[in-house]
Amino acid sequence: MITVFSQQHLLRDARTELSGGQLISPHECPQRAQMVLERVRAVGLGEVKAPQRFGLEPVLRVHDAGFVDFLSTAWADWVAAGNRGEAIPDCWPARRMSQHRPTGIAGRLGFYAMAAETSITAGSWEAAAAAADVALSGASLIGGGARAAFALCRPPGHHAARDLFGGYCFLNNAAIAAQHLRDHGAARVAILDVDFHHGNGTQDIFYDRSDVLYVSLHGDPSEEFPYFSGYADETGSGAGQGYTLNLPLPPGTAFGTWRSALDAALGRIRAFSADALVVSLGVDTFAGDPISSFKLQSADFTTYGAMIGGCALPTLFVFEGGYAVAEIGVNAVNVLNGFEDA
Ligand code: SS9
Ligand code: ZN
Repeated sequence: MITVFSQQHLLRDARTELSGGQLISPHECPQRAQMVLERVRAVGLGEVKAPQRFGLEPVLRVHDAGFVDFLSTAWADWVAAGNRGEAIPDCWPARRMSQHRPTGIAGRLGFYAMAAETSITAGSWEAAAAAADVALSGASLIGGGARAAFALCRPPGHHAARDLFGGYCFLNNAAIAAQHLRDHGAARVAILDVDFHHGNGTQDIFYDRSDVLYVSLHGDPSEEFPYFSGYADETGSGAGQGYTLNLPLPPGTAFGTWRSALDAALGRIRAFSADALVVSLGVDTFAGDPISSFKLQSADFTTYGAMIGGCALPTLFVFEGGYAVAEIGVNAVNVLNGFEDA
């Protein structure tokens, strides 16, 4: 399968992540994508291509224009306001507060943030825009008849909602790709999110729609990030009622339980009769992941890749999380190899 990859991801290289009351070196670091690329090449998965440029139009199909404008100017505005560190929000429109959008940069940061670990830095916007192009290029390969493609996106995207960034995400690469498939001939698109964390952003974007099914397996949000999204009783609204399926699993879940949940997820996807499948491929379900609590072993990734292949759908893999950097390439590429051998 073809891998789409952009060196522009290197522009996202924050120095700080707010974690445990400290500013640490971010888990979501450039080495992640380099390790996956290296493994793609080592196993000879297939050609590696640079993305085409799509501009902002397909991004604005799923994101709010004011939000995109904010992301593209936030760093310059933050520096112009005299701040010395990286841009971190410190005040939010919480319960019973005004939902007006402030004019100053500190207020706008809180207005558009869903979490505080994702510092905005010089180059973050350029990297995020390139990751969207990577996802769109992968989608157009699928739309053009390819059985599968791998969009090696960085930064990740599934926590980015219509008008929210956070959880290391700025633009929702998988949602942008799914909408692009819808706009170019696919009547129904299924999204399977296997990242350890619930993809609150993807769920938000398609929550009231029946043309894009969102199915996610993740750490129970009553214990795990993003805490305020991903409960089993979130099933969609309006026309989208029944088109969101959340399968939260307890911390410590091992592969036996996880694969049963994947079976249920794939059953729902088969019943939906999609024209294309987008997989939000996070490998932070790995036992050695530093911020997650599931117990998958590297060989399990191959097994579940084959299960996804059993759906026999044109499939776009969009890279999301995974923070055990030494094993990230093996785990991600195991899924793709398992899929291809199915
Ligand atoms: C670590 C908490 C990290 C954000 C996790 C985002 C994962 C994106 N102290 N919270 S896949
Ligand atoms: Zn994750």
